[in-house]
Amino acid sequence: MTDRYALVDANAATMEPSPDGYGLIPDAAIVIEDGRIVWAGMRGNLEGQYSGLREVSCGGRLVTPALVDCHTHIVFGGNRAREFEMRLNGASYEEVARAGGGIVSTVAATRAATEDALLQRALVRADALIAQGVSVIEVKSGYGLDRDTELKMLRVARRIADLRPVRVRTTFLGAHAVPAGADADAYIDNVCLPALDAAHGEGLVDAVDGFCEGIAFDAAQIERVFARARALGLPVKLHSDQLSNIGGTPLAARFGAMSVDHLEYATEADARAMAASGSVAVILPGAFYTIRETRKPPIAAFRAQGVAMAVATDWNPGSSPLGSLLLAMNMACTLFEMTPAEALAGTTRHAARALGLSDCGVIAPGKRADLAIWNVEEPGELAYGIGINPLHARVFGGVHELR
Ligand code: DI6
Ligand code: FE
Repeated sequence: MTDRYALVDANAATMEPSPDGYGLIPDAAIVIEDGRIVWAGMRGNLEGQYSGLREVSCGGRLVTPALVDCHTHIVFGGNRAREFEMRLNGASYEEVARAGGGIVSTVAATRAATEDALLQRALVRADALIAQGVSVIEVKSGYGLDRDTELKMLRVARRIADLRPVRVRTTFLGAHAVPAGADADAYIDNVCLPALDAAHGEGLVDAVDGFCEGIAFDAAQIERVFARARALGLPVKLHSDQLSNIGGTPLAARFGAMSVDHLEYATEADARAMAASGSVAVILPGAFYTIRETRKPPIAAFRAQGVAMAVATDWNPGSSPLGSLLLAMNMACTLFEMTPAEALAGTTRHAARALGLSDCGVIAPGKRADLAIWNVEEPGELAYGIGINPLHARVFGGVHELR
């Protein structure tokens, strides 16, 4: 049986490329059939074949594509609140690490947690994102740094989508940190690459990522991971130029990365390389804010080069304990001078592209009916509010859910 209905009494920001930045359709109708959008346009132009359809009123509200959080680490054990307090009391990074804090503490807690315990904690985080109109969450591994825990994290990520109305894209991030006491090269060859093979063998990997940074892995080490990804037929993305520039971005571009993420220390030349490879720049203001970074990503260069920009939470227990994609949009505007339209494209159309998804991120015929209905008068309000959640309802695969 086909289920067909029309959303009406809506102002739609389709997020299709357009001069207004939003692809606005006033007094829109959106026809949904079996979970897909089959028609979108001005209600007055609704084609005859759709007249007499069951109508669902949006009460004059704004409708956008549902949001996509294209960079998160929401599967992890423990928390790092005490480390936050220590830093505010003047403790150095080294003192925090010596007191058992930092990324190694999250690795220890993630290894110690059962799969079910990790899942319960991750579901709470997924629910917070869903409540803000998110329909796709990217989830990275990288707090296991051993084969079994990396696989455990990815299985938990997959299970989120079995238990909640959301799609999950998994990213293998075995090259996230060098385990305490290990040699980085030996870790890549003896742990990371075999873990990637095993995770891929179990169908747990949609993409492969790495942390190319002085405190993590250099470009030659990341290249070995990317070469294995290529051999397995998996797309790549990269944490690059967050704290320093050690050449990760040209490497990512050479491998045709779907996205390059963070990018505070990226140069004009890096932006040109990304333009040539078609890689999306994923802007992560939550990490910039948390670590009190002062160097900003080269937004103007991305704009000038036509590099698509996405915005994400980077939700993780260390550098970005940020559970709000709307707040990430606000921060991208206030901290980096992105426009509200760029911020919304960054959590819809461009975020979908950063994940290699072509079936969502805009309101257009053929796309999934994943929509957000907001209690706002105009789309610029979404990035303008701070700590406000104006979601009225979400539509996921055509199913309309009131908040
Ligand atoms: N970039 C970051 O800022 C972190 N990971 C990454 O790739 C930090 C993660 C943590 O501290 O737990
Ligand atoms: Fe990250």
